[in-house]
Amino acid sequence: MTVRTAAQRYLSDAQVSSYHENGYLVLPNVLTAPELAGLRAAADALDEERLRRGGAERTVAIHDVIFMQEAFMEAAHHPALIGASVQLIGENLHLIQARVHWKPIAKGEGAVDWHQDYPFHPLTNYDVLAVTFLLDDTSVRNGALQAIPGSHKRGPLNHHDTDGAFVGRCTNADDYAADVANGNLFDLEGPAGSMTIHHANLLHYTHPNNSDTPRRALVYQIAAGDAALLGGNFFKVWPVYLHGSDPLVARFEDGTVRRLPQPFRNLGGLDQ
Ligand SMILES: O=C(O)CCC(=O)C(=O)O
Repeated sequence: MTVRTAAQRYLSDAQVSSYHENGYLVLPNVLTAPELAGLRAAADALDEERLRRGGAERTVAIHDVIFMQEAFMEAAHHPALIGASVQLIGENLHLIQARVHWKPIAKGEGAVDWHQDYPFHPLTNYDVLAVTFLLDDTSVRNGALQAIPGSHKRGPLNHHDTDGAFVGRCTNADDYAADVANGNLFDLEGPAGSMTIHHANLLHYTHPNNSDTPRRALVYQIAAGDAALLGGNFFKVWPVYLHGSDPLVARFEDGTVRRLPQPFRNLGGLDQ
């Protein structure tokens, strides 16, 4: 799918530098009130499914939400998301995940262990980020994401156990223990309607919900068009380009570029 839009710059030069230095940005109040209301209603429409998946007790993520509710497809094309992503990873924006995370309103539940996103879907380069719209006021108390500033520069870390199985969390506590002990931490808090961005190699954790309010996050994982998948998670959104088009090349971190024969195609076999 090719989508050419005239992306407007959304970030200041200082914000772009801050992203490259720290690995994240928090942009308060990006959504208008009607946009936020539309997204909350779309999330509410999935609530039955969330509860069916055990969401009363634990954090639940529902994937491929752009195909379930039109508001989630529209938000994937939000000018703030497109403008900022083009500035950070280039013209060709490839959607690799679109999901809603719900923290349970269950005291102390819903924490997500320290991890990076990249090891879940390794690609040939690191121009990969997550753009998140906060659908509720988000603070440490109800489950905000906590990051280790600058940790994206460390490259992908080990998420495998001693048997070699991928376990979806950092298995070497030394990778984050000193930062936690020294307080090299930043909480991505913000009012509902804010947008956050984080690099796929940023080490992060999310707090449990210790409040009696929900905490919903709409997360779009976006890769540069020349970041080709090496393995791991693969979702129905894969053929969706948010901006630009598939350059049909794979660019590696060492600068090597290889031509690819044809795009991945979803022939309908990915329904869960
Ligand atoms: O709830 C969030 O903000 C994101 C959760 C998370 O850690 C992730 O999706 O990688």
